[in-house]
Amino acid sequence: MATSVSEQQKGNAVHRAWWKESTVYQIYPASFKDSNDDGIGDIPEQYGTVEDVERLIAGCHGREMRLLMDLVANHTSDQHEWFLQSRSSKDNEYRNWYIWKPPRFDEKSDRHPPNNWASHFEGSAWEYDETTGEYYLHLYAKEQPDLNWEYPPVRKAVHDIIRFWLDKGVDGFRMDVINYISKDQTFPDAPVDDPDRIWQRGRMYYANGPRLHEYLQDIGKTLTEYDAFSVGEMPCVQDGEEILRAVRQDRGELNMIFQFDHAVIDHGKYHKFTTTQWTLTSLKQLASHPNDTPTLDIYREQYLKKVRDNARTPMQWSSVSNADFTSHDVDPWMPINPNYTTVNAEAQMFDPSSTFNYWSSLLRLRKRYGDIFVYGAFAMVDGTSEEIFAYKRMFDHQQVLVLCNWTDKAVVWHPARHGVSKVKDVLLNSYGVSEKYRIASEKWPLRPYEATVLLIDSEVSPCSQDFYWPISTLSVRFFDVPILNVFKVT
Ligand SMILES: [Ca+2]
Repeated sequence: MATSVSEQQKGNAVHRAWWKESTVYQIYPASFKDSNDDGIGDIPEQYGTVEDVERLIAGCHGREMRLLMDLVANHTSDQHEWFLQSRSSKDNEYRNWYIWKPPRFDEKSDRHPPNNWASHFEGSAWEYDETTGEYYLHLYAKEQPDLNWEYPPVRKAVHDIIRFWLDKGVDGFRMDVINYISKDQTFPDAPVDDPDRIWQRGRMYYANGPRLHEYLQDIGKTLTEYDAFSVGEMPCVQDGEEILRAVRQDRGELNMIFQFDHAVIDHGKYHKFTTTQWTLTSLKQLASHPNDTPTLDIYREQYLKKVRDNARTPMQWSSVSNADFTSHDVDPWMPINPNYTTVNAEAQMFDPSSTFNYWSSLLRLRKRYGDIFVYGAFAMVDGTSEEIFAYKRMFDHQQVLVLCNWTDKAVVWHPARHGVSKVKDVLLNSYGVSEKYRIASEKWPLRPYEATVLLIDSEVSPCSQDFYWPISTLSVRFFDVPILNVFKVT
């Protein structure tokens, strides 16, 4: 039997935080806006000087915005002073800052890397370095050697970097592949899951390594001291318990994580080049029980490439030449998508039915009803329907119903069968706000792909067949899926 919402909320005290109520806007600086006509966005590839960042922080704070920075702590550049020192000799004081191992030799005395791990990019994860006759580990490009987090000075150096930026006023970090920082120190060979390949996927030995949570708690202490936010990129971890350990409030590690499963759920046999058909109920299962997600991490690289290819072209501000990214006589550093004449920020702002304006209305709703949409519990409604995607969000005595017709046909929905008897207000509708739901009726006709958000009567007790989660368990990951789905059907 379903417990009442208030009982659940009592057992899961609401933890309010500025970052839960915020809206995140991510930019790619090189493509955002070029105002000095050098063809590249105003924080160039080198990311400017510390003074530039101080101006950026002050400029954001002056506009009641916050600034999050990218923190890459799993590896450094091979041009970094630490690595230049490290590779120079075996007894250099920075030698242990990276992961160096002697070669393996076969019976013919041929030299091989220390194990069979594949890099996420290409070939072996180990690169031989002539100077000292050893290999260093690079889970990504060979120009990105992995730091040795086992060595205390490395952890101290990363903590110092975090504190340096927090002292400058940065409000938090997006942490690059943060779940790879602890490796199994025996560096075993990975099981052979593709006999045609020399190099195998070794992520079970580093994607959620033995000391990961210890390291994250150390970072978390500093972040808590500054009330700073953290979102960790955490690919290749399917165990929901491990994800919970990384983000649960009482653990003091990270605030949120990114995963990639949802980005590839439409991939078919040939990855992103083909699609998979999902039934609506199987998608609901996915949203409800994310841990059942099939192991899809192998497509992560393709996903990243896909996103980068499409998202890093210069920002299209308006239909004037060069899309107003830079002056008309300047060569932008990267070609501008020729569709800028019709697809641009200005056109979006003036079109009331644009994606921009629809998102704005969703964000306004989220701010106005923050208790419900940020902190409220979640309940799937009509979970067995292949046509309707519906759920409630609940906080104290307030309830909201999000109702979406997932088909290209008109569909009739019966509110009373799902415990909905009275609509107090229509908060949003993808066809423009409609009053029809206020009419006491046994049947609601929904237009093709119609999505609506309704404030409903809270006296109705939840249906027993619907299931409930307190927000604290759901916020682990993926919680914006229903909102994305609302967006998707417009
Ligand atoms: Ca510039």
